[in-house]
Amino acid sequence: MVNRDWTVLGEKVTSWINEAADQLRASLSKPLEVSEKSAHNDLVTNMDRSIEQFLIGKIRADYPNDKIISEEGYGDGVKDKRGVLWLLDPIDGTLNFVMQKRFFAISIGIYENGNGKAAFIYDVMADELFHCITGSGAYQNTRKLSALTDIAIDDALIDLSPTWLKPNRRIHEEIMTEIVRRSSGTRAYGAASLELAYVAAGYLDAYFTMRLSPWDYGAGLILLTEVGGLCSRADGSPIDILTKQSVLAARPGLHQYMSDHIREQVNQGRFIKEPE
Ligand code: 2AM
Ligand code: CA
Repeated sequence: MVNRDWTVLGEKVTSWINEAADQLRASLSKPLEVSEKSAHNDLVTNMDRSIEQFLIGKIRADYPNDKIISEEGYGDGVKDKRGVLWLLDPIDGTLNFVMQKRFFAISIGIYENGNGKAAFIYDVMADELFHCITGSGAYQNTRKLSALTDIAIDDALIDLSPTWLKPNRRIHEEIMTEIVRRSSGTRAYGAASLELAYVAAGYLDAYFTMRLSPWDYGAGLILLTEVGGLCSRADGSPIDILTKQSVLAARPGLHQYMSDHIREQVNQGRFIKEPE
């Protein structure tokens, strides 16, 4: 066990996030340097890099023995879950940041020996911080979030990208059809950390994707767990916080329904394929 005052850490992280968010908001009135990473819609900007360096500088100064996994590569080459591990995304929803100038977040999840300890997801333009220290309740700014209860699929609002409903290499395009057809409706916001926070806050009933990285879901997983939501891979198997994988996050009973459905579809011969 690491002897740490998580409340003090929470205050520090909140102040770093506020400072980073000021820089992000100010950057929107200046020209952005945008470049492509793996694909034309996989973007990185000068701000992704500079905010990551800013936050990592703060973490290293105050918590020099902690380890960091972050999107733009200024973190550590982490191979195991021992000690305190930060999963950090300086801008989650970079495409939204570039194209919409809204609906992007700073996402920070902190684990100790693999157990979620604290989570911070800040919607920069909405000035909305979803946060928790594990065991002390989850909050949207100062409002305490309620424990999640079950809901029938017919009454559920499901978040998933149209990517998973057309031919793609991760999931047979018809696996999710029945879930979409039966649900009350679907949404897709393009910033995974906020989508997970919305499930935790009860604004969405489920979120599904075939491809997320540790920095995308690290904080959301902790927040959702704190309010009794469930988060797994598509087939219901547990998330390994060190790897890229599918994510199914939902209210408890709905999670069972959706993972059962996906497993049944797989048993009938339709494929799902985890990221390698
Ligand atoms: P990002 O903006 O930090 O890259 C978009 O649907 C969501 O999925 C965003 O949270 C985005 O995070 C993430 N995402 C987009 N492409 C991804 C990829 N190739 N692997 C993992 N996560 C990705
Ligand atoms: Ca990012």
